[in-house]
Amino acid sequence: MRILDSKFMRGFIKMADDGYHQGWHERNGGNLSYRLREAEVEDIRPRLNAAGDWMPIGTSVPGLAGEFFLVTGSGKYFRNIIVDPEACLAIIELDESGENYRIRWGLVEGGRPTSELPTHLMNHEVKKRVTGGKHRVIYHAHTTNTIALTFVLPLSDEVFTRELWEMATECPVVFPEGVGVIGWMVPGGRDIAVATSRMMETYNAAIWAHHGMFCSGEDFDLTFGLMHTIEKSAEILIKVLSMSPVKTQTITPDNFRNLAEGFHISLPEKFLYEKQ
Ligand code: 2HA
Ligand code: ZN
Repeated sequence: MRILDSKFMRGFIKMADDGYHQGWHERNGGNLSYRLREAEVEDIRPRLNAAGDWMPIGTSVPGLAGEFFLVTGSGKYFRNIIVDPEACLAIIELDESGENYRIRWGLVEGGRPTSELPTHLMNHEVKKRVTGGKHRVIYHAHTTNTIALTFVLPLSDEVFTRELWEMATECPVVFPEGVGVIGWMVPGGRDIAVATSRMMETYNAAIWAHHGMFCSGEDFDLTFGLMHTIEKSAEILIKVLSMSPVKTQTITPDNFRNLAEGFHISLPEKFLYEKQ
């Protein structure tokens, strides 16, 4: 099977382009990764490049030993992915220790996998474990409205989750587990990867203050849809706060409890606090 024709590749490229058109990927901002199924690896194996040198990941992900990932390239622009995926993307293989990777396809003009590879892979490792292998997509975007809120709201999981839930009835249905928030950190390294992957133990979305958001999901639609839903909710909140610092009415904690019952979801009580 031609690698560029495979379904996972087409889904990946469409998602990246959708994100660009949302305005979430200025310059080389953002990154995306997908953990291939074994059958997908077998389908493309004859067309992979000869194995090159092993390179250090910068962290250790033994839970992902031997797995293959499709990832965006460091410094590559999302707006170019659709026109030249072989220059912008890479398929990488991890070694048996989960400490090194090698490039097996793509980056034909040179380059390295995304600078956020440690966070992507540590998130994948956690999600593979806690979802029994279901989650395969990790997405990082520079979501304008969510970033803006990190200058105004307290950086707490409880406050962000509650305020985002209140902005659209669908929100607690789409992310009933809530969202995590991480104070400003240096991007691109192991420390932020450890902090983010800790959030991924419970949440499917982690907000990086003054930077952007990471989302995890089973497939491209669900992962993009989660990012899109949270970012739209943040946009509504900004419109509300721009009109008035106080809400005249809103969705109340008891409304949320009724919603949880009606939709058969569980909404943690820590998000349903009484406001002063
Ligand atoms: O430039 O978004 O976080 C890629 C990034 C780094
Ligand atoms: Zn970023």
